[in-house]
Amino acid sequence: MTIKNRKVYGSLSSPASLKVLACLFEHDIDFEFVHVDLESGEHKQQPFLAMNPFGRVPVFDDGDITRFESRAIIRSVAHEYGKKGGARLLGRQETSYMWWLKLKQNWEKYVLDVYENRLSKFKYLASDDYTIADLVHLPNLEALLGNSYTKHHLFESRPHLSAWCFDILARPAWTKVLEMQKIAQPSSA
Ligand SMILES: N[C@@H](CCC(=O)N[C@@H](CS)C(=O)NCC(=O)O)C(=O)O
Repeated sequence: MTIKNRKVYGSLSSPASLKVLACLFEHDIDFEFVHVDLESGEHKQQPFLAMNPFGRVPVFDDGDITRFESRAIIRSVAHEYGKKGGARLLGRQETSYMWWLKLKQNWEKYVLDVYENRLSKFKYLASDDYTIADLVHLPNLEALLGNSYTKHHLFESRPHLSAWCFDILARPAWTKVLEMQKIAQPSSA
């Protein structure tokens, strides 16, 4: 049996990197995290540019193939590893979750009302199962709920949205990501 040497090249301050880490933890995939120093511009130099010519984190080296773009990584991991008995984070409603993946980039109030309405009918965004459509929201939600103004004004008046946030932010995979951040920056914990 070949043991793959998987690596995530990223930064623990990068939301895109955090999503990929959450996805790997959801699928119980072993990997090594390689910190890329964005402040010094490590991502704009070789050898990083050989992995992602656009000079952005994260990059996922799956042992035999290197991928960049967090959503592409997350989809491919869910496709490949979800079938092997791990978490099935793709769900069956692929067209639906793609839409939610796009929408999550816009947090205007009317969008939150769309979420509230959706989550009053389904437990999660794409269906009644947790999928990558939910997972990609984690870093943004963590930041928004860490801010008392947005927490109060955007979330508390929307009970289904709040319950969904509480649920997905409590997932063990996300807790592992937050633990990685705490270990890297113990003073901010
Ligand atoms: N669409 C890309 C965005 C990646 C991205 O913007 N990464 C940021 C960190 S979250 C980055 O590398 N910023 C450094 C830069 O652009 O110089 C993805 O989702 O992977």
